Amino acid sequence: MMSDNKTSTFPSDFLWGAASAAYQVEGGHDADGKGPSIWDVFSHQPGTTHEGTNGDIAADHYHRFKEDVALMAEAGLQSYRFSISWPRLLPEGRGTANAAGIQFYSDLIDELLKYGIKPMITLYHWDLPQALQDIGGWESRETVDAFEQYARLCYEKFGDRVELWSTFNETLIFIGMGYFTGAHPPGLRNPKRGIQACHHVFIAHAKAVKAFRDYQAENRIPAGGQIGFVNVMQPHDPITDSPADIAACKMADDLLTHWLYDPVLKGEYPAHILNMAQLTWGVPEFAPEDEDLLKENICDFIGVNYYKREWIAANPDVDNTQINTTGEKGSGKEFGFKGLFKFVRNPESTYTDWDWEIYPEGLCVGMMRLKDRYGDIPFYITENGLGAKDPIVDGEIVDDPRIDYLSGHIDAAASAIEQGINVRGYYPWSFIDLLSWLNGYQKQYGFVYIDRDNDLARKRKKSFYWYQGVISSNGAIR
Ligand code: 8VR
Repeated sequence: MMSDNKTSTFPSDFLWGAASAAYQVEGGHDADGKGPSIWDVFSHQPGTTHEGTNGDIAADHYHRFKEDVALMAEAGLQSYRFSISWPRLLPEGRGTANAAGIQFYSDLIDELLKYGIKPMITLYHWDLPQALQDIGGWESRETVDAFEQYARLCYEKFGDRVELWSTFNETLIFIGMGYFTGAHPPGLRNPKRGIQACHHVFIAHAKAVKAFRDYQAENRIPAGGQIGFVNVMQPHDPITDSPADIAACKMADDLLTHWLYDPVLKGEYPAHILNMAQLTWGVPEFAPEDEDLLKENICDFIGVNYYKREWIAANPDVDNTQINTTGEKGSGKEFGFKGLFKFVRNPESTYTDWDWEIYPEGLCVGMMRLKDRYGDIPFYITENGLGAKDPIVDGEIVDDPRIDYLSGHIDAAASAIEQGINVRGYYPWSFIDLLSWLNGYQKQYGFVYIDRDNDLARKRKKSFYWYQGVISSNGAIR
C-alpha cells in the first residue's frame, strides 16, 4: 500500500490534522478550579473501566501542551482538533466561569496559532459537568439552555481566533452507550430516556448553531468561520443478500445513521422512525419551538469519524419487512435498537485486536452514501485511526500496522475526492497516545508514544515521521 509516486489529488487548502478529546488527553481533572465531569465520577466507580483507568492524569496535556504543540509543529500539522472540557470552563455547568480554564484554552489556541496550526474546537466530547447530570443531564431542558450559555462563552472567548467549530462528537456513541447499553455514563439501559436525551442534544446543537450565526453576523468569528456536527460514520452492509438481511440492514441504517444525521442535515427525523419511536415509547417529546429550531440548525459541514463498517444480519425473531410505523406489528418493545437486527462478524474480513473491521474503502463508500442522501455537503474526516498495542523494538516504536491502516484510508479519501466528494481535511485519531474511555492506555492510537513508566516522556513513533512526509507532500507520498 505504501508508495511514493502518487500525485496529489488533495486540494492545496486541504487540512492535514490530528484529533483528541479533553478527557482523554488533558488530565488535571481537578486543577485550578475545574469541576468534575460525568466521566470523572463514572470512571472512579469500581468495574466501569479497564483496570480502573481514568483521566485524572491522562497524557497530562493540561500541563504539557506547549511541548505537545511543538511536536505537532514538528510533524507539520496544519490543524488540531481538540475538545473543550465544559466543567473546566464552567465548573457547575452554568453560572460563574472559571478564569483559569479560559486561560488554558486561550493559551493553547495562541500556541497553535504561533505555529500556524488551525484549531478545530469540539464543544462536547462527552464530558458533561456532573452538576448538570445531577439535575437530569441531557434529559433536562435546563442542560440544553446551559449548553447554549457554554457555547456562547466559548465563542466570546475564543471566537476571535478560531474558524472551525463543531458542537457534538458522536451522539450515537454517548447516547447509545449512556442510555441503551449502559457502558458509559449515566449508565442506563432505558431507550425511552435515551431517545429524549438525544432529542435534547439536537436542540442544544440547534441553539448553539443559532448563537454562532449571531456571532458571525457581528463579525466576531473570523471570515470563513464554520460550524459543524461530528458523527460516527459506520456504513452498514447486509451479511447476505437475503431479503431478511437486507431489510435488517435498512433498519440499522435508519436507526443508527439516519436518526443521527437527518436532524442536523435535513432538520427533521426520518418520519417513519419518528413515528415508530413515538408509538413505542411516546418520545421524543417536542417543545413548541423544537420543529422550527431543527429546521434552523443546518450545519456548514459534517465531520465523520470513520473506523469500521458493520455487517448486519436479521434477528430471526423479528421481521423487519413487517415492522414499520403502524405500531401494530412488531414495533413494540424491540425498539431498543439492537433487537431489530444483529451485528455479525464476517469471517472473510480483517479485524483489529478490538474486533473492528479494517475496511479502508468504507471511508469512501460511507461518504458517497451520505452525499446521495444529503447532497453536496463539505466533509471533514474528523477521526480515523488504528487502536493497537504497538510493538517496541530496541526502544523504537515500530507501528507499521498504523501506517498501513492510515495509508489505505488516505487512498480512500483521495478516491472520494476524485469521485467528486468535497473532503476538506483529514484528522487521524490521535496525535499522541491517550486514554481510551473504557480500554485504558493499552489501546494506542497516536503518532507519539507516552512512556507511562518514565514521567510520561513523549517519544515519536515510526508513524510520526511517516505522517510528516504525508503532510509535506500534501498526501502524494503515503
Ligand atoms: C471515537 C471517539 C474517540 C475514541 C475513538 C477511538 C474510542 C477509544 C472508543 O469513537 O470519538 O473518543 O474513542 O473513537 O475509540 O478507544 O477511546
